[in-house]
Amino acid sequence: MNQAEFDRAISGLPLTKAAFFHTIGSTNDVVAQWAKEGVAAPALVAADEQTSGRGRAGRTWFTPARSALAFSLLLGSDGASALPAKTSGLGAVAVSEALESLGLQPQIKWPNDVLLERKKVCGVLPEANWVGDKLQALILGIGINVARSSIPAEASFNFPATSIEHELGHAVDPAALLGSVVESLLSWKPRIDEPEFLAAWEDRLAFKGELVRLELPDGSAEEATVVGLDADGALRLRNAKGVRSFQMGEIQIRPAQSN
Ligand code: BT5
Repeated sequence: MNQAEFDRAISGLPLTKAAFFHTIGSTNDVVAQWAKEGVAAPALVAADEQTSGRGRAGRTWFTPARSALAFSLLLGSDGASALPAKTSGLGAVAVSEALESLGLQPQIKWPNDVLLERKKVCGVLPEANWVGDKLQALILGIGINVARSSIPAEASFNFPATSIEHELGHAVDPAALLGSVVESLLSWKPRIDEPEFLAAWEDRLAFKGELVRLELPDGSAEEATVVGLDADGALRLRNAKGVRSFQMGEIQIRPAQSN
């Protein structure tokens, strides 16, 4: 994507501020800086290439030039939408809707991945800036693999990866996709605490009714069946002991058959 394509993609969107970079460390950092400077939400930063793109827990997100979409939104920090799992869900639902409009059938791997054919095509990174006990800003970073060249070398991903163009078999316009994701995201944002948002998220939940392997932070793992979502975006799983809910950050899930 270039500046002119970016300008075209966002024209008409109700953004307070928007910027495009050919190369940047991380789009989330630019938005965090804007939040400190008092920029009002919603604001958008996109980049063609990230040199220090990040995932959760210090992991790296690969964004090579001319092949991927990397962008971050500054969102209002009101209400339950401030919960990180729900913010992740917001990004994942918006990306899913945009992919569906291309004729694809995405699924959301809780909490923050969008899958095509059970491979990761998009990762979502919610970050919050706190000043004392006051939530100052909510930052939602989204990385989408558009061209095949956006897929990292196999050794550097922890879950099978794919790209939109690989799955579709033809080229797509990344700027149009960006516009479509941001439009969907801004339209869901005011409804994030309504049952219809939870339904939109749950309908697309990957591995629903299937046995998955839970990986816990202490390194242990167990198997359970995915049941659905709680109103706060926690994932409900059932094992022999009953149904239990997990918050974002507590577990990672994998299909059980990949053991
Ligand atoms: C994520 O983290 O999936 C969140 C990724 C968020 C990226 C966006 S891009 C715009 C904004 N600016 C940033 O700096 N970040 C956000 P996590 O679930 O922790 O997954 C990270 C893991 O995914 C890595 O450890 C790799 O194994 C794998 N990975 C890295 N790049 C990938 C890619 N392009 N496609 C698929 N998997 C990838």
